[in-house]
Amino acid sequence: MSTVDPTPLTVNADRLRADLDDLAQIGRTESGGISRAAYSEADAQSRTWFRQRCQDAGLLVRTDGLANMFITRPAGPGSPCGPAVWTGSHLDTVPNGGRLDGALGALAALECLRRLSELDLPLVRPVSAVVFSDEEGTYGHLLGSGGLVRNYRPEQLDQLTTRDGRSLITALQNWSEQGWAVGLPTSTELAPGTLHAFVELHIEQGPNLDRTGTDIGVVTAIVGLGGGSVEFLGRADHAGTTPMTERQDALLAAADFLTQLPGIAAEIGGGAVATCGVIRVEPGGANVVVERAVVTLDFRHPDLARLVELSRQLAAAAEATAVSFGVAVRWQPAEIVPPVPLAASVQSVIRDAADALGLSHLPLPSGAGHDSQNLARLAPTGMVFVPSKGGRSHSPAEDSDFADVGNGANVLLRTLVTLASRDGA
Ligand code: HGY
Ligand code: MN
Ligand code: MN
Repeated sequence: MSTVDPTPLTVNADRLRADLDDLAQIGRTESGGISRAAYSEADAQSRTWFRQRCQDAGLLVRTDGLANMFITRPAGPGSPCGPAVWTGSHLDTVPNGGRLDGALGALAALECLRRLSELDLPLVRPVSAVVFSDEEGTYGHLLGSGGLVRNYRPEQLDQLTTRDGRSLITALQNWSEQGWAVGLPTSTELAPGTLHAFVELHIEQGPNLDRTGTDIGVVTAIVGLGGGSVEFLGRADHAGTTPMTERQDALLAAADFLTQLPGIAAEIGGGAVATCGVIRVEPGGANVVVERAVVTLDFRHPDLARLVELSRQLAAAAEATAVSFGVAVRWQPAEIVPPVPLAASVQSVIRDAADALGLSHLPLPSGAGHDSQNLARLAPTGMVFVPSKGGRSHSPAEDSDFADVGNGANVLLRTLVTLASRDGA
């Protein structure tokens, strides 16, 4: 057994910071945000960059049919085998999003694998990294990690498109030709026994750690996610000659429906949220009464039964609104991603790691969705949060002090080492 490296069990913070700065240049927008939509050119550039960083570190990279990326350390004599400890996150972003959402967890995972190779500790389980495809739901909420939990059926993937109608299947075919998606997108499910545990490092994307001056968040549970689109269908008419009382204005119906979202969420209570972030209208002439208005919804709740009830009430409100405005309506819900509690055993390891580093910590639920909520259905899963300045995220204002980023990466590294050691949870 090699002598243990005298340096403390910490990451190379300068190397991590340089990686974060480099990656933040890919998909940069004029307003200083990041746009790396799933399966876009910017997403491909970020993966090419990331794969090169992995290969520079002597790591092996492979992808599956959804282009999820799996990063492993080459096995040598005496390398541990069997159920592995995974860590990772995503490289895709929301439009004009921040530089840390997803990127922090993906790059910290890479940094931890580099450090494990340098420290050469006597671990009993393999430690691997993963970058999930389309976490932000350009085509479908948590699409890549969902495919590891269960295979998608072809007809499910066939109907997934971007909000402007571009098909997922076409994108995957292009990515398969570029060598990014290897194998069928309908056979990505992980084999039983692949995983011992999963841990994801992420920014909180909310205000709790920042407001309380706490270093580390130990995530207790992740909110359930619902979504989909509501299509209001009216009649295109002349904006000047059609009397106001004789119109079937689809946008007016959609607008009235959207003003009901806060009341419905408040009615459900218990942390219910409902948002519309995308509206499409047709035919799109300023002097034409709108024929078709499609609103894309995002709604969440920490409790599954209440999330289902929230979905039901939103559908009922859409129906009633359509009737009152004399238009038709089509409710097209996305598959619900269930809320999940995170493993108490992994939470305990994260707390111990934070204590060992002298860092304050706080248990808290996640109002943001994460790939971890899919992985939690495969193995004991935990999340480490670091503070977001002002609680801001999904915007160019997303930011964290680098000291907090380094703390989070060090907690992640220690957590991985514990989980990959003999008595690791
Ligand atoms: O929307 C979310 O909560 C996550 O950032 N995908
Ligand atoms: Mn996000
Ligand atoms: Mn994220």
